Amino acid sequence: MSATTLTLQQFSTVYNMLSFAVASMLGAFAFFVMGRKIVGPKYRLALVVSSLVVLIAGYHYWRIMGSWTAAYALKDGMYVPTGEPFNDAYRYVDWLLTVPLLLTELVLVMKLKKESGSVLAKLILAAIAMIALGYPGEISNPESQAGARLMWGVLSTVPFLYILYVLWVRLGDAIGEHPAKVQVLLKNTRYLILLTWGFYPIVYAMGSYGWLGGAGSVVAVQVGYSIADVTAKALYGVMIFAIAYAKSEADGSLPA
Ligand code: RET
Repeated sequence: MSATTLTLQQFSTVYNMLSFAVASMLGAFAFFVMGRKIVGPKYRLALVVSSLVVLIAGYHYWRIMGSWTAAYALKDGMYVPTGEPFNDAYRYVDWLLTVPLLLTELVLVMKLKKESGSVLAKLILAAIAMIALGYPGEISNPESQAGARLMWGVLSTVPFLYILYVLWVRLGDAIGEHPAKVQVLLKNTRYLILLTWGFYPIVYAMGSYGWLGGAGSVVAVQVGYSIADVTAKALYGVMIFAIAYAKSEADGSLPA
C-alpha cells in the first residue's frame, strides 16, 4: 500500500494494536502448550496445531511491527514515510501458513468421518486461492489502481464463499452427532468463524482510499486485520480447546 503522512495518534494506534497482537499471540501460545496436557490424548494434536498457529503469527506480528516503525519517521510532529515500503507480504504469508492450519485444527477436534481428509484438502486449496488472489489487490496502489483492488477482491471472494459454505454445512451436519454441551460450543464456533472470517474482506474494502481517505484507510486496515487475526487465531484456539475439553469430559478421556 502506498504510504501517506500520519498524525502521532494514527501512527501509535497502529503501533499499539500490533503490539497487542504480538502479546495476544504469545500469551495464547503459552496457554495452548500448557492446555494440551489437560485434554484427552485424542484431542492433543488439535492443541499442538493451535500453538503452531499463534507462534507463527507472533513471529509475523513482530516483523510487521519492525516494518511499521521502519516505514515512518517523526518529522515536525507528523509521521512521514521514510521511503522504505511497509511490507504487506508478512500478513499474506502468515495467512498462507495459518489458514490451512486453522482448518486442520477444526477437522482434528471434530474427529469427523473418513471423507474429512478430502474435504480438508479442498478447503485448503480454496484458502490458498483466496489468499493468492487477494494479495495483488492488497499491494495495488489504492488511489491509481482502485479498479485492480476491486477486481482481485471479487476474484478472491469466490473461493472465500465456497469455504464458508462448506464449513457451515459440514459443521451443521456434525453438530447433531455430539453431546448437548459440545453442541453449544460447536454452534458458537460456527458463528465465530462466520463473523471473524467475514471481517477480512470488509477490512480489505476499507483499504480503498475512496472509503476512508489515505491515512484513515492505512490505519483501518492495520487495526482491522490485527483484531481479525487475534480473534480468528487466539480466540478461536480457545474455542477449540473448550471443545476438546468438553469432548474429553464426555468420552471419559480427561487425564486424572
Ligand atoms: C482477502 C481479499 C479480499 C477478499 C477476501 C479476502 C479474505 C480473506 C480471509 C482471510 C482469513 C484469514 C484468517 C487468518 C487467520 O489466521 C484476502 C482479504 C474474501 C477470509 C482466518
